[in-house]
Amino acid sequence: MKGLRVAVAVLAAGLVSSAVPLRGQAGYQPAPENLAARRWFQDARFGMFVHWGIYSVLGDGEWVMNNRKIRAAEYEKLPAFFNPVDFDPAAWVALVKAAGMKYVTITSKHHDGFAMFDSKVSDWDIVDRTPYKKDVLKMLADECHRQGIKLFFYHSQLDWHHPDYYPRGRTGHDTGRPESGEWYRYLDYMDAQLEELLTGYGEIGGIWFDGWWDRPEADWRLAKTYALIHRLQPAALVGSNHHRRPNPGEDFQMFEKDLPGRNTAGFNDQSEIGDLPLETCETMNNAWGFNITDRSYKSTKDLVRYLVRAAGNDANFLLNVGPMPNGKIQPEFASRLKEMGDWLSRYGESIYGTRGGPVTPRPWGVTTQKGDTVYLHVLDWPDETLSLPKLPGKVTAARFVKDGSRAAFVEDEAGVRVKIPAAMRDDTDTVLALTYQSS
Ligand code: H79
Repeated sequence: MKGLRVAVAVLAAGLVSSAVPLRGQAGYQPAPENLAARRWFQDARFGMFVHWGIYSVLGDGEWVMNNRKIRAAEYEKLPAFFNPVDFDPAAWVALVKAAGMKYVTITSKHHDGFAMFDSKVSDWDIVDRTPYKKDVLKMLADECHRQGIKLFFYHSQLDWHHPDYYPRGRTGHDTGRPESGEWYRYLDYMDAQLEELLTGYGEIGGIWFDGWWDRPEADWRLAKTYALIHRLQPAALVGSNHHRRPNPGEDFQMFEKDLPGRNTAGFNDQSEIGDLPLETCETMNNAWGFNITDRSYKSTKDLVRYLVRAAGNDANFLLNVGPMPNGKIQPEFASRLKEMGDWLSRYGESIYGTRGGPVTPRPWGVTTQKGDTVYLHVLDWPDETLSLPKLPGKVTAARFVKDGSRAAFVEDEAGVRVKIPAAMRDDTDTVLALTYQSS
């Protein structure tokens, strides 16, 4: 009896929601078009992350409301200053293409709760509150569809503005909201906005959730939300940045600021690699949303190498830009993106359409694979001769992707040794293509 009461108390405390089967859409079977979309996603390998919101006006990142303890009533002054008259969706998508990216994931709503689209279930949105009055997501969606780029929406489950986001979690305590609210009414609101996004913007690549971690103990009703998305657009991929093994109903798994399985940034201590398509996201400096003083830009070389390491770990790379409040993407980002595109125009065959290669990531670099070609990405120098374990078949040819010239190799029972003359070494990435004959 006592045991039963304890069990009931545990249930009431909501602890049971951490049991995996109750999280997510139990029994989910992805539709055939969803499985095809997953393959498309893996083939794409490189996308643009866009953090854009009214916070860009303050030039201090997307967490400014929480970090500076801005109350909701004060934050409500911001939309009046957000007037991105220089926003040119055709220029954005042209930059995406010049960078060699295949998709865009943009914030439909970040933690500040502000909808960057024309929501009918709230007036806390760009059309109702800003002098710009236009639905930038619709403008971008139309342009993406015109230019053959897939569009995903980042949607924050955490909300620092909505009064029904209550009980509150780990963040958003200094907003001056009343200490009351109806949690399930908030979830209804979130579902209603998701329905708007999945019905009013054409074909959507997927929904990239974030903020679950603010209330890990809460009933997020994920089964209902995920089923809604899969019903409205069966090909749309659902992913959530919850830093855990994927839940049923999710279609891809993301890693924040780390390669799959790593935890250098501290967000992924509970991330376990599942068996879904993988994606890793990273910033160009240290900020997601526009930060006017953040000068810590990564070099193009480092960004290319991150893309390569992601591909070698069988993951996509979602590289972020935080556009400015005038609607432009700052030149420091644009120039790096174009240089990455230049690199990809030569080496794209070793990235697009590949999967993580047969040789797991090594101190010297990574491998990718497409059909019976294995690409060696030599990032850090071992020696003049690179030794590999045996590949899945007998190697018939080896060439340097840079100029197509032949590379000398020997193969025996121990594996393959490839000779890489100093003159062929590339500081960024020395790429070799090895073709084998399947046995
Ligand atoms: O959208 C970008 C960021 O705004 C968002 N995710 C990327 C893609 C992000 N939110 N939070 N973080 C990144 C850092 C998270 C910090 C956390 Fe914590 C550590 C969340 C939980 C533990 C600090 C302590 C914040 C809440 C509690």
